[in-house]
Amino acid sequence: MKLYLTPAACSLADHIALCEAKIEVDTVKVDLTTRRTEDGGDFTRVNPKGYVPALAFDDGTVLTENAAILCWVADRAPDLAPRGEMGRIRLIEMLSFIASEIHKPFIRSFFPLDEKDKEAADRMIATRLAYLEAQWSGDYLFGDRYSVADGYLYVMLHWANLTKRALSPKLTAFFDRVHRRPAVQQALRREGLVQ
Ligand SMILES: N[C@@H](CCC(=O)N[C@@H](CS)C(=O)NCC(=O)O)C(=O)O
Repeated sequence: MKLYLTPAACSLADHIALCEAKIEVDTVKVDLTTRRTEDGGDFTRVNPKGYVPALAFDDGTVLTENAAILCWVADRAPDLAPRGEMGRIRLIEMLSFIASEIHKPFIRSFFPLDEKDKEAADRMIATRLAYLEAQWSGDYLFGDRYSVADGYLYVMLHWANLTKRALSPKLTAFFDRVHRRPAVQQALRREGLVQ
């Protein structure tokens, strides 16, 4: 199995989840400007959408979209999902929220149409993070239990740090807590982001 990723991109969330689940995977780096893989291949032949992440199985099938890959991992490692009858649905709800309400505004803020567009995206990120913060208690998004959604939010906060956004003490504490997890360190090391 191969995970196509770009270091520090959203694919880091999938990489972290696979490390948390102890699912062995080879990683292939993708240059998003040329859409070439590190071994010179055409990435659009793997994922015609042209973006990371893509998880390629040994039988040739390919799974894309963070929410889908993270759900796939959580289905194989139920400890990485919230419990209960509604657990899986709550996980999908959270992954959808992060993907469309935080991740996408970040991309818009990185590549805005103009200054007003950037301001609007930044406002949206701040509002969505404030919402999350207000509704959650405990160490992780689903209380005391770490889930694949926490790794996704961690990547968003990593971007916030890289772009020097002020984070509240609660979000900073969450970031530090997730950052210390051995699987997170393992994924960061494998992407060359820490030593
Ligand atoms: N809808 C996709 C979006 C993935 C995405 O935004 N990937 C970015 C990196 S964080 C990318 O590869 N961008 C390059 C491009 O869109 O051309 C998902 O949630 O998986």
